Amino acid sequence: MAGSTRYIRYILLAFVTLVVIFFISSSSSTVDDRVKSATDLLKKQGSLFKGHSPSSDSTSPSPPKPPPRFHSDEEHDTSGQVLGNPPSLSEESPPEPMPSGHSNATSPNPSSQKLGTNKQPFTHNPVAPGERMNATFVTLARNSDVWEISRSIRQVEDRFNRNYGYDWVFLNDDEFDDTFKKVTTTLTSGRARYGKIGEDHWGFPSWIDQEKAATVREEMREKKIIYGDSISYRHMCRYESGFFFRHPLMMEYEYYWRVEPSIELFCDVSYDPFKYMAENNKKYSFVLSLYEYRETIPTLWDSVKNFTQSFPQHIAKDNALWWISEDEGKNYNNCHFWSNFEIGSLEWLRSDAYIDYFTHLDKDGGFFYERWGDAPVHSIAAALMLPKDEIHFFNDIAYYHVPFTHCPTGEQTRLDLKCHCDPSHNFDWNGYSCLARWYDMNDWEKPEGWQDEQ
Ligand SMILES: Nc1nc2c(ncn2[C@@H]2O[C@H](COP(=O)(O)OP(=O)(O)O)[C@@H](O)[C@H]2O)c(=O)[nH]1
Ligand SMILES: [Mg+2]
Repeated sequence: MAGSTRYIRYILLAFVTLVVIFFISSSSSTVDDRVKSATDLLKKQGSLFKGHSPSSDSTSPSPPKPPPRFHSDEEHDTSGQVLGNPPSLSEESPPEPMPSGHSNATSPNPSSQKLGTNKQPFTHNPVAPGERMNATFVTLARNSDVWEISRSIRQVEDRFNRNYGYDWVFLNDDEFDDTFKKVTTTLTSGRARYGKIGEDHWGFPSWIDQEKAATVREEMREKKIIYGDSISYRHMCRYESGFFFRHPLMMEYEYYWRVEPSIELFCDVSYDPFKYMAENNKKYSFVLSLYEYRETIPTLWDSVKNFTQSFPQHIAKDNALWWISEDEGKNYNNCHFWSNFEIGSLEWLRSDAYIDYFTHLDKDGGFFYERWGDAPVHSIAAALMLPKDEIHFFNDIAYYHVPFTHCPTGEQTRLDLKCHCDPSHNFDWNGYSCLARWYDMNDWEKPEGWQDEQ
């Protein structure tokens, strides 16, 4: 009995195993069949492999094509002639026509036919009409700034210069390396030019007492004054105050636009600011203004007052003294234009008035015995030696340099210029900004909504 039960158990086990094997093999082929038929269905509807040849039954995507390459003679074009000549694609065959009955690989966006009159079709680098000024962008930078300045260049090019192709001069107290040159040449639409600063323009002048300067740096380090112990920062401030506009490369131009690493431009610049400066007889301009850190310039105003006594002929008649002094010139109120953004006249900076001013300040040694910044140095010069209407506030150039933002007040301006700045970050009407004082000096009405941004 026990033996026959064992046989029955064996037979049952074998039967169950067969059933399981049959079930597994039949169910997998069903799934496969279903996938195949769904694929066929979609293929027939033309919605899964749009653009693929109907004979292709491979489900694996074809390998991506290499990106189009630019002709090498335009890769590092420095002639400034790139605009208007879109780089041609090398040896790239035109797209093959689709077999009749099949749509293109991408279908046109139906709403593109319905764009309103305020929309322009996108074209790459359309050349802005009109003449160009004799002007350049200028950047002082170290090789290590390459990626941060690249971000700035990209913004300036996207928002303005790709349509204008102005030159870009890069200056450095060291040789620019290949990476810096390669990357920045590629990003700029106009000529990119590289200049090394001579030792006579970057370094301690002979009359500076090195020990005294070192003691000051140590004291400022202890007081935790920003850049207080830095030698290179002082050379930089002195260079920007008195020399960049005299570099041999810069001598070729009349106007400059200073660009620093890591800035942002938030709105389209829809006209040529250089041309605006030239046509409206503007010599200096700003987007942000604020109060200087007093401890970096304790004796700057004394030096300025001595200068005005020695050179009264350089003081302009309708100047902006009111903006920088609340007691008719006895004291400086520390208001200054933030000079990491500047569009200005190089010829003004090279004028006798400015050179006399800088030379006077430089002799007093405050670039090294204190930590005079190029912002108050430029600003005081502009406020005293230019009629105030030769200084321009570019409200429509929206700008950021850590930590401040200029975002134009007024929603319509921001929409018209396709701005992407957050108006709540606008520094203009903040208590530490000197813009309201600039408006008051000029008797200008403040823009609608300014109180909400205080
Ligand atoms: N070549 C060179 N450029 C410098 C040096 N120090 C600062 N710069 C440049 O001078 C400008 C101002 O310096 P930055 O560090 O931005 O100063 P901040 O904006 O006052 O914090 C920037 O364009 C820097 O790239 C330096 O030692 N050598
Ligand atoms: Mg900076």
